[in-house]
Amino acid sequence: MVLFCRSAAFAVRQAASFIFTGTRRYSTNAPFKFILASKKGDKENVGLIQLNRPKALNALCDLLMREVNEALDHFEEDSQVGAVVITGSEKVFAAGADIKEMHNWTFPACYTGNFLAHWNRVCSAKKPVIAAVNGLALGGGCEMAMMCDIIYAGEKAQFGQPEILLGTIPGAGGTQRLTRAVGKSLAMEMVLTGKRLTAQEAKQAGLVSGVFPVQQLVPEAIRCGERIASNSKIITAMAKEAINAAFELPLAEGNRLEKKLFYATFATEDRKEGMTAFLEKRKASFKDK
Ligand code: CO8
Repeated sequence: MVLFCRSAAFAVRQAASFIFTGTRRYSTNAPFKFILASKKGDKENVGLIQLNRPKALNALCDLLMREVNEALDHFEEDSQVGAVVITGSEKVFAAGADIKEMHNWTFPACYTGNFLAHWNRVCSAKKPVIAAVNGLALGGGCEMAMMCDIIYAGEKAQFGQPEILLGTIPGAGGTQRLTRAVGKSLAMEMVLTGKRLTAQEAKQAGLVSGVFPVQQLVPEAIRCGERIASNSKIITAMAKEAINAAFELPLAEGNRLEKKLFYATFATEDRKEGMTAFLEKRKASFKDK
């Protein structure tokens, strides 16, 4: 019965068109339970999703992940928004998948129920997503950060894949994305021992692109989002697609895709505007066309 109510409510929320005001959504007049979502930046062109389940250290339960997906869907549809920032609290980004929710799962239930299938929404976002990690990003929390396009860290952040200590292994890209980001030896050490990286170590290893004082982290991530959002959204999406292809394709194929996308920019008004503005010595005014 509880399940029915939950999924029925979710279906209603999915069907509605959302209006975000501050941190609430008003489609059902109900706030999210485990996240806060709002638009930030001088032009309100950056979506901010804050994981907000403090009692469980932002453990990623099913409902929290569905709410993140819902907020992402909304920001993807909002033509004003050009980038999204995902953050947690100053203490914790996310302490991993919810162990209490998982501990009675069985192999048949996971396998046939396609457990975690909807936890990859961040990866399919067309708009750039920036993870702003303060505090702990462990297990699924580290994996969620690595699904994002850019990771900024607060100076007290720690990144780890401690699943081995629970008798399991990472299940949402932790063995794959971490290895590509930091190399085999360090990824092995982290995954096989549960060793955590500090923010500075993560920066040195190439996992994060910037480290900031705790209080400045989210404003810096929003500023980065604003810089991205000030460019053409369609060209930004092409650039993101090309970079992501580097993780999937051999070099020659990746270069071919890049070239096709480069040519495709010449089918847009924004490419024309960008180059014309340069020649006319003025700031480009992109129309996302
Ligand atoms: N799941 C559920 N509850 C959690 C989790 C979690 N991952 N982490 C913390 N909590 C809860 C605790 O149970 C506790 O709740 P209660 O008060 O009801 O007992 C509360 O949060 C506070 O936790 P602690 O008392 O343990 O706080 P400490 O400050 O002493 O310790 C730690 C903080 C170090 C973060 C510690 O809580 C810890 O080790 N947590 C588990 C970290 C972990 O192992 N994470 C990996 C989980 S497995 C996983 O993520 C698999 C990923 C699969 C794919 C995910 C796709 C995105």
